[in-house]
Amino acid sequence: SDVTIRRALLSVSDKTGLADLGGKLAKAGVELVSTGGTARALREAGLDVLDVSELTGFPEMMDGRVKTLHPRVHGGLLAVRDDPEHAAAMEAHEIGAIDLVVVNLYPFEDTVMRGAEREEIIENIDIGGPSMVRSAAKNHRYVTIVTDPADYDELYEELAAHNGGTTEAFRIRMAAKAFARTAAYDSAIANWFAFGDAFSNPIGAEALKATPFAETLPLAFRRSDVLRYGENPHQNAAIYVPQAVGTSGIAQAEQVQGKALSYNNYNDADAALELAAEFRGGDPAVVIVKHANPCGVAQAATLREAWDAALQCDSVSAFGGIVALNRPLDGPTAEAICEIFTEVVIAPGADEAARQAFAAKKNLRLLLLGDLPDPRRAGFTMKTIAGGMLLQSRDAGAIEPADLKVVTKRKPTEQELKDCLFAWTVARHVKSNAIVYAKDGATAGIGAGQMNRRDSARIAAIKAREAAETYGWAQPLTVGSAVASDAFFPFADGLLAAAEAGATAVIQPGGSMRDEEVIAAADAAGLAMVFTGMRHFRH
Ligand code: 93A
Repeated sequence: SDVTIRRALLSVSDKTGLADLGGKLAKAGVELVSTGGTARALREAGLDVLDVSELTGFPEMMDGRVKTLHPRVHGGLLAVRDDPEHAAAMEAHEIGAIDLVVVNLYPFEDTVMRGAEREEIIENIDIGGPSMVRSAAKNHRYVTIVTDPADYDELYEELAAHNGGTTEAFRIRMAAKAFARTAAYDSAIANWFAFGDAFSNPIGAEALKATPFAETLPLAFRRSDVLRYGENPHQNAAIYVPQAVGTSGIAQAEQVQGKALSYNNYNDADAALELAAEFRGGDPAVVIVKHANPCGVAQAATLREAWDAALQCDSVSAFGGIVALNRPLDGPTAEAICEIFTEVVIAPGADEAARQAFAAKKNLRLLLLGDLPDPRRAGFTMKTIAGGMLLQSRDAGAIEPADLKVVTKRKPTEQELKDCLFAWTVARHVKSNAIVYAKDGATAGIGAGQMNRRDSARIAAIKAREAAETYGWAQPLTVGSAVASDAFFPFADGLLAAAEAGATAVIQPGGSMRDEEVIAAADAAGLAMVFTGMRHFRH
């Protein structure tokens, strides 16, 4: 049934629309009770307000930490009005009923997101606000709770239509919203306690290693967009970003042109961007990704040259691909990209000529993101399994050239070593089993996602031979290349397949039971081989 509003408690951090609200309530004869800052703002608007300290008989104390946490407030909110015992308690303790609560909370999420210091973040954990919200929402049979300035208009309509009262339907709807708000608020706080800035901050990496994962995972995510469909048209999908935790990656990129990104686009763009980020601060680099695997990667003196070199690795697969760059997109590169069908281009920026070249391609999406993310930043990757979820720290591990151990009689030449490191950088972004051939700063052949390593080595070589046919080269680019394997060769066969394709240098983690056999095969084939001691499975 309708409940007439006689007394309202207003306590808001976001003072949007407050004067208007106070004015309308006062005009309807509602008594206003308020906390410090809110009361001040209402008085400035010329309204009569009772300070909550007058109501409670206690001053607001401890820097405002204790202002509304008092039986005169919570009794007034929680009392079951037609229960005689409750009514007697109200009378005995001089507790007056509060019919409307308008509260919005200390801006905890915003404070975290703007990178405030720990102490300020802690101070922005609202205690009294959520308590009032929950008391009022629980007692929605009598009390109206409003937690969002966006709902003020609806409140006015409700009051106008119901003689200064609210309907039960409205109170229930607002109560549901109120509990959703306090749940999200507490989730954001729990997120921050569990992860802090570990999602994005490289400094968090060590702490992350040292800290066991939380036993209960709060992880609150906020939907940032609804996608047209999922991996397939009959699946629903949306994209979410973590709440009150800083992140940097594809989800933060700004789309400047083209139709909306699909689920698969996001997945592929993520893979492309993460690989392009490996070349952050390096020579111009181009990454072409198809179905979450790179199909061409190159680094050269100019972006345009890098594009040509990346494309020629596997121009068949590059059709309909996702392209990521480590430098702002320029006109010549944009024009070259336009020559083949491309779904998405991601870059740290784009100049005027590039934007003009793309303007005619209405469907081509251009995503810009300022700085590339730090490829070694801490963070998490999540994967759902039926009935549960797997969580791991992201693969931020890296090797320095000094970590490499030469295991063959022959040492790699300087160029071979360069190509080994380039191939290794790409291989960690290729689905396992990954075999990557590289020569002169460009991939020469990529074998991805096979169930055995030898097949990946062979498939990459076949693709390289096909590219040679396409371009009319005398021999495939794998001849004289370096080859990287994301995990050790369990047998010599994979290594021999690479040697057969013309690789002269090998980079791999080592650590197989048959390392000696593999090293002997490398020596017999005249290969130079280095061990990294670190593997990069990617499934
Ligand atoms: O510090 S609190 O957790 N303790 C309280 O007792 C309390 N009561 C209201 N925060 C409290 N509030 C919050 O103060 C409200 O949720 C609101 O966000 C804010 C309004 O303060 P002011 O009226 O002084 O601007």
